[in-house]
Amino acid sequence: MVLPMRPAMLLLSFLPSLILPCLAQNCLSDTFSNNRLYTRCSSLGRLNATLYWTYHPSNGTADIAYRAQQESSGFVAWAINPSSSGMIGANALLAFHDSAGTVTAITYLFSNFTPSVRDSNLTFRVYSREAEYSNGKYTIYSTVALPGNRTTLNTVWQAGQVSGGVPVSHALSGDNIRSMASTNFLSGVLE
Ligand SMILES: *[C@@H]1O[C@H](CO)[C@@H](O)[C@H](O)[C@H]1NC(C)=O
Ligand SMILES: *[C@@H]1O[C@H](CO)[C@@H](O)[C@H](O)[C@H]1NC(C)=O
Ligand SMILES: *[C@@H]1O[C@H](CO)[C@@H](O)[C@H](O)[C@H]1NC(C)=O
Ligand SMILES: CC(=O)N[C@H]1CO[C@H](CO)[C@@H](O)[C@@H]1O
Repeated sequence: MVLPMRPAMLLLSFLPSLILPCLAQNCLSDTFSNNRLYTRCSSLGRLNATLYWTYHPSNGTADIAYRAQQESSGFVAWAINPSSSGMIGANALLAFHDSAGTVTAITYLFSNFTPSVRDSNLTFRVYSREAEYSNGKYTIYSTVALPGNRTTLNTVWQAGQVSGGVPVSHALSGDNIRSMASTNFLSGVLE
């Protein structure tokens, strides 16, 4: 039996696209140190994380803020994976308290599953990175050149444990293995 397409059904099929911008509006009222402002944001749905950004088409850069709930003894990370998806190939920004107790932001490219995380270069340019911890949340601020000038990129984010002042591990189940999505930096939609 073929059902005629009625207006009510049409409306339903458009609901997801109507809902997403509303969610985006909620996070747009969040505030940042130094009066930083971002034109787009998206709740990432897992690991209590939200991504905020402003994309600059004139030079292919994005100003990014990644904010996620985490214990002060742990780390958070947000990454672009230009070549694949998931952890291997992830070009990450990580925030944690170092051994001196200072909040630090480093970059690290994950090339295997037993990494020795340390500050090192990514495959694309990072113009700035900074992190802070307040109200039980880390926020990482960074300006990056989106690799290949692409505006849709695989992204992955994480939260886990720190030992000896460096990120060492994260849970291997639940949301920790589902925290990835393709991010469209133009539309703001996670796919
Ligand atoms: C990129 O362009 C924007 C807007 O034109 C500008 O504000 C920003 O400073 C530029 N970023 C870099 C890293 O050149
Ligand atoms: C991205 O495109 C902009 C604008 O066309 C250009 O200025 C910039 O050099 C490009 N960046 C890269 C990494 O190719
Ligand atoms: C990172 O890149 C910069 C400039 O491209 C270079 O001077 C520096 O030596 C690199 N650092 C590492 C750890 O590879
Ligand atoms: C404190 C807090 O809000 N934690 C939430 C983080 O996200 C998980 C999964 O969505 C929730 O179950 C927690 O309540």
